[in-house]
Amino acid sequence: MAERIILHIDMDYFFAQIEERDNPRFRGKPVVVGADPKNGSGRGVVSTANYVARKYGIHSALPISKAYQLCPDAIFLPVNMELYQKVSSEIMEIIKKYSSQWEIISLDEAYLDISFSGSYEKAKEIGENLKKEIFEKEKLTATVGVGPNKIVAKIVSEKAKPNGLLVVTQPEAEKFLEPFDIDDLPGVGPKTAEKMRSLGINKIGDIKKLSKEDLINIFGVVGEDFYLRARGIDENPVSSEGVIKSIGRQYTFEKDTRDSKTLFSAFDEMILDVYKELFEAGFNFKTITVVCRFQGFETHTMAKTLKKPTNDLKILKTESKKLLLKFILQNQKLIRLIGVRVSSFS
Ligand code: TTP
Ligand code: MG
Repeated sequence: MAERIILHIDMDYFFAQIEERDNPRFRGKPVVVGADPKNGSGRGVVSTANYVARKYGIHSALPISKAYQLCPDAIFLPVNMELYQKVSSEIMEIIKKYSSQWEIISLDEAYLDISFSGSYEKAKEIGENLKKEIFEKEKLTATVGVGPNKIVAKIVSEKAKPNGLLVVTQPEAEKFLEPFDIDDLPGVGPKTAEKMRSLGINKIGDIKKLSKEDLINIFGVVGEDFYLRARGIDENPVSSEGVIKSIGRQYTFEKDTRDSKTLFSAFDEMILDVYKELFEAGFNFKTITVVCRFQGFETHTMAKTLKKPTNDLKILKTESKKLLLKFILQNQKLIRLIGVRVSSFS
């Protein structure tokens, strides 16, 4: 593959930054967006927190009760998804102008293939202009990472956060990656990370202690990806297809429960919401994933991949309920949260 230059852009503390922008009195104070903390007894999680709140140890996915413990005086705000989606689509319209090859990853994150720039200096200029235009139009800061591929560009932007811009070239990539935790390497999930740690692999650089054959023996086909990625090599293209990768909903119960009426009526509501969004997007899905969090935060997911893509509500209902039922039968613990997600769109 010819040498590429890839730009990764990620908005800084996205939901919280929008709230700060719209309420200047919040600036400089800890802001937490997420579930209602209910004076410490709230049961959902933190969506995100601004950098002031992060100094207290508050971060995405932390139980909101814990966030309240860490900083009871923080400004706690509910998730105003409609607003964030609107801002996101405005930002994506700006981003898409900078290259015909773009890939939207989430509400606040995208890749651009800017190989046409021809040099890292030009690429840096493009990144600066993009940041500037977003700030001028939306009054929001973003961080940009520029690298020879998606994996490197993403880790570069993580390093440059917040409101930063950093460039790492192909010859610099391998050394640059070495000190990062293995969790930072895309493709390494919690289970893989645990396995790697048990083998003494804690940093991305440690992966290089194992041969390609060892990695394949231990991790299967993805072992080869780990081998290459640890060396800063990744040939995944920036593809504008599959802009939305999944549609899902989850719900935390007021009280842990095993009451089937409570469980299934919440589940039915989520399925309908997912179906509505799927229908509006005009997608067919192939994979259904159900998540179940039990008392004590123990979380499991189960997925079913269909033989053929579909947008049939009946199939979605039947298959996802089968998965939920499996959870209920396999584990006797009380249930704290359930969720359903469809993916593998066509
Ligand atoms: P991120 O880009 O992961 O986080 P962020 O933009 O808040 O902060 P950073 O400066 O580190 O990029 O996620 C984007 C938004 O997605 C985030 O503002 C809120 C939402 N989100 C959740 O709701 N739950 C989560 O667990 C995560 C990680 C993000
Ligand atoms: Mg972000």
